[in-house]
Amino acid sequence: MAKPDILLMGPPASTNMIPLLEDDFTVHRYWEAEDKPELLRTLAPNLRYVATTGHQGPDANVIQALPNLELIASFGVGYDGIDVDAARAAGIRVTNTPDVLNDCMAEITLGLMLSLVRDLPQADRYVREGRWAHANYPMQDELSGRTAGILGLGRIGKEIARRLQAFRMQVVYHGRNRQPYEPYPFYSSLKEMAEACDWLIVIAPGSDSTRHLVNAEILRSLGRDGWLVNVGRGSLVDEDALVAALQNKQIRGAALDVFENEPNPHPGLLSLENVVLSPHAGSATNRTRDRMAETVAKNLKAHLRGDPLPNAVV
Ligand code: A2R
Repeated sequence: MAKPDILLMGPPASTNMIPLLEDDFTVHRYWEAEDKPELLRTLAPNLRYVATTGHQGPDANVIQALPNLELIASFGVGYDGIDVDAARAAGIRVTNTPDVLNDCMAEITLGLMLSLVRDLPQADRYVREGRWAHANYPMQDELSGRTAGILGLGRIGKEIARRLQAFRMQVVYHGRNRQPYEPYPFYSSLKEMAEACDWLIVIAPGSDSTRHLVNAEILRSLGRDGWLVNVGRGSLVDEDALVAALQNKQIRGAALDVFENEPNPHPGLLSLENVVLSPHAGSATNRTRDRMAETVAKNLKAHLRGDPLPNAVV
């Protein structure tokens, strides 16, 4: 029996994604099609499945062009690049891959913090360039004893908090809701949390309601001794305001894995010494990316069997 079709929106972020899909489906590569509307027209009568990542779509136009679509299985926990409202309106289910990336995301967060507070990228260059022989590298700060405020104490935020405690930091958090069973102090006001903490760690989803939550006012509240880390989505931070705050030393530094315009971060960031930049690589380890691909496949297989979807967001 012929395998059902699946439309893969963009290049997969894991080498085992396509082999896993090919177990059950005939895979069509949307991003490689020269005439994309024609591909959609050809597939439309039978196409029931789309595989994607959180930033590859499909948008409302693609969703409307596929009247028999049943499931959009996305790779990644954030799904802000998929038009979930259009999917919901059309009765299409959407799944993501939560939890399997929590450890990996927490590790890169601590890695970025240590890199920033101890100048590790700059210190590495200092040694390579032979400057150590002329003078010792300047003194650094440390994480111990400092307060970290987490914007978004969700699945990933909680794993970050666990590791921050191992580094002897105090943890506080902000979200829309207090979480009564969490031991950390809650701030209903992001501004008040920014005033109270040394580190502001952003790990909330990208959405209309979170866009530019971290703006000039929040950065001023974080203050001259404050550090910003963004491992959530670039859209949460007003990058113009961030560059201005970094240039004017209104905050001490920033470590960023995500940007408003990927893969082209604000040019102002590239010339600053008080930043550490990472190419949206938070979940980019072999183990985690394999587990994310397996989770995409698990959701598709559940749908094929008529079982409940393990990771439905719509
Ligand atoms: O607001 P709450 O209490 O529902 O807490 C959620 C928080 N959050 C927000 N905080 C402030 N203002 C908002 N408008 C807002 N919207 C959501 O973000 C919750 O604590 C956290 C999200 O946690 P989870 O849904 O468990 O997501 P997970 O797996 O930790 O991933 C977070 C994000 C993804 O959406 C990707 O953008 C990125 O990390 O990889």
